[in-house]
Amino acid sequence: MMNGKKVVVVMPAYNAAATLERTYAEIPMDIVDEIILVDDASRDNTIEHARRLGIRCFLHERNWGYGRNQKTCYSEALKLGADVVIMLHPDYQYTPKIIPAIANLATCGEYDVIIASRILGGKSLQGGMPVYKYVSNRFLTAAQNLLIGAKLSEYHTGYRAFTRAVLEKLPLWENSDDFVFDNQMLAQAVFFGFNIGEVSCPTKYFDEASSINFSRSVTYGLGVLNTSLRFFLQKLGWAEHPIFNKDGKGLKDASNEYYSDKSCCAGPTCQSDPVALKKFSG
Ligand SMILES: Nc1nc2c(ncn2[C@@H]2O[C@H](COP(=O)(O)OP(=O)(O)O)[C@@H](O)[C@H]2O)c(=O)[nH]1
Ligand SMILES: [Mg+2]
Repeated sequence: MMNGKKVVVVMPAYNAAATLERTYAEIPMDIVDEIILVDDASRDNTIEHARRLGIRCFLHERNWGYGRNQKTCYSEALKLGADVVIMLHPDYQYTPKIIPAIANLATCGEYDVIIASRILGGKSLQGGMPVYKYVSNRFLTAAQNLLIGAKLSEYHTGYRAFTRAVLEKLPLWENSDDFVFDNQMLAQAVFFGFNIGEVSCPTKYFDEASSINFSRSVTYGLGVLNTSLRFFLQKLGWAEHPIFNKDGKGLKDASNEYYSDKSCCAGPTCQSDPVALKKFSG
């Protein structure tokens, strides 16, 4: 709890067996009320590690992608009664040590969305961010700030927090199941008038922390430009896109047929609630 609010950490996982325990061990449990891990059909034994650690977890029936993974994470966090949800990658790329700062901003009532920025502080290259990623980050951020009229230091960090109101209001089910989900979500937050705050966050790049190669980065970059352009056109009233439609599909309208906690449930909270176990339906 922080400021009387329930804080839930969600971890969208894919092949995170080597780094999960290290990440988990640094989560400040005096602040964080619940942790959820969603395994996107990893090829390693991420799920066994999560079970061993007693983390409440859910398993996708197949590899749906990073965006779909977050849809599952946020739906389950809302079901647990989260007031604030912090997304933490289980690849140990973003330090859990700054969760108190993020949680404080997210629960103080002034902000709806918090991003942990690797650009603030100016040490991302020293932290090992590849030069092409740094240059694209700066270019895409400048273009996006211009097109959507916000002033953020970056849109590409995977470390964010959202209040319950944001997760209930945004039409997140309209978003991509792939990496551009992150960018669409921030653009939606700006579009629907939510306040975004930033904290600085150290940059860490090492083998297990990054699997996105050059070609996937290009796809992502084009997706970012497309999102920003659609935002711009929609504000002018020249186009309509479902991700910016206030009546678009949100998390509460989402299906949960594609995942299960059948083989995952562990830890004190799950054990006290065995009827909550779902089965794969298909
Ligand atoms: N759900 C899902 N997550 C993925 C997939 N590929 C990567 N990820 C996760 O997406 C996040 C970002 O990917 P990563 O390779 O670390 O990218 P980078 O750190 O931005 O270079 C990490 O938490 C990965 O575990 C995938 O196919 N499905
Ligand atoms: Mg990473």
